[in-house]
Amino acid sequence: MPVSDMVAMTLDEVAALSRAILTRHGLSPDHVEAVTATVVAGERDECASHGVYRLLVCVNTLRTGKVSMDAAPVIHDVAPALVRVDAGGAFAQLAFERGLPVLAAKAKANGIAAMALNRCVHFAALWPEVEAVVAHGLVALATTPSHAWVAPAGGVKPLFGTNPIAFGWPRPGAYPYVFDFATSAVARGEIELHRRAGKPIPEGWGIDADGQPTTDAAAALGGAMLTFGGHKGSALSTMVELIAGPLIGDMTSAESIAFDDGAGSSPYGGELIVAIDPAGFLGAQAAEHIARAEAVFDGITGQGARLPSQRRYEGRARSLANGVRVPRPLYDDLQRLLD
Ligand code: NDP
Ligand code: PYC
Repeated sequence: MPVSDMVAMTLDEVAALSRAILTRHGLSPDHVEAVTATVVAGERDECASHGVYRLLVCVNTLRTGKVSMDAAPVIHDVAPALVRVDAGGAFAQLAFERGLPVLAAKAKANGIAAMALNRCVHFAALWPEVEAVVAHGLVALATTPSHAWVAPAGGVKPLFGTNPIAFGWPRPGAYPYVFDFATSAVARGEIELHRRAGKPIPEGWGIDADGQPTTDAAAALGGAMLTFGGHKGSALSTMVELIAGPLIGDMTSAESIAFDDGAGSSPYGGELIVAIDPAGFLGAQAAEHIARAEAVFDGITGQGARLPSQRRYEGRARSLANGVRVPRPLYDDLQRLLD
């Protein structure tokens, strides 16, 4: 999009816009702050499908009445290494924020700990969460089902969610090693952005309602998305359904979309976050072994390949220095949410 079709904003302006929109639509102050933090982080890190665009998705969800505007998360200390946070039907961000210190303390006490977020509405990227866990010096894994939009490899009917998996590893003196990707070929938000821009999608992202390959974004959204890596992505997506669904007493993606019942809200269900303290296995030698892991990263970058999150960290540096640019049509749609 030409620069003239973009609106320049500072990150403070992005945060103020997010707060104004969410407040205008009835979200309570604690949730406004927690949601705004992830929306700003997404825009700052140049993750178009999970930045300010998500405010449209979020307001759509608020309008359906399928999300609590003000539920306070309730923390259940279920076992020495397990914590469960009941989000009470609200967005996941505040539940994560409130549970994180408990998870981190349990991981440090036990070497490994897990947190289940239950009954939460999820529309966000997972990397802000794994980065927050890694900031405690821990290794992190996070995953959540979504809505049944994705066909299993070899099938044609939506069954899985876009089911992201995110992983974080602490690095001395550097941003953490973080990857965060959908187990579908691409996040649904990316296909929605193609539809908004009237652009075709690459082959391999989706099939139409008749099960035929399509490059039409709307047809793929109305048909089924495809997993990445064929049967491998399909098996990983199945695992996400299991460990962040029934294993923590929460919904599968098929159950989430049935609960939505055509309202068009964001996915509803659970999320599993695992935190591992390197000192658990290694004690006083943890730093020495974590330093040794750097050779793996050097081996990747040393041959000209890039690390996941490198693009995002570079985007972060640009945005912190210069602010961000939002496509004019999206900016106008966001302004209309203030009417
Ligand atoms: P992408 O395919 O854009 O990227 C996924 C990951 O791969 C990122 O960590 C990215 O790093 C990295 N990566 C991309 N290209 C390369 C490369 N050439 N070399 C090395 N690493 C690379 O993401 P998706 O479309 O699959 O997902 C986007 C977001 O959507 C995720 O943040 C995910 O959490 C979110 N999502 C959330 C869902 C939910 O239910 N809450 C559901 C589905 C998705 P970089 O960012 O630096 O490019
Ligand atoms: O882009 O697939 C997606 C998505 C689902 C929930 C949040 N993001």
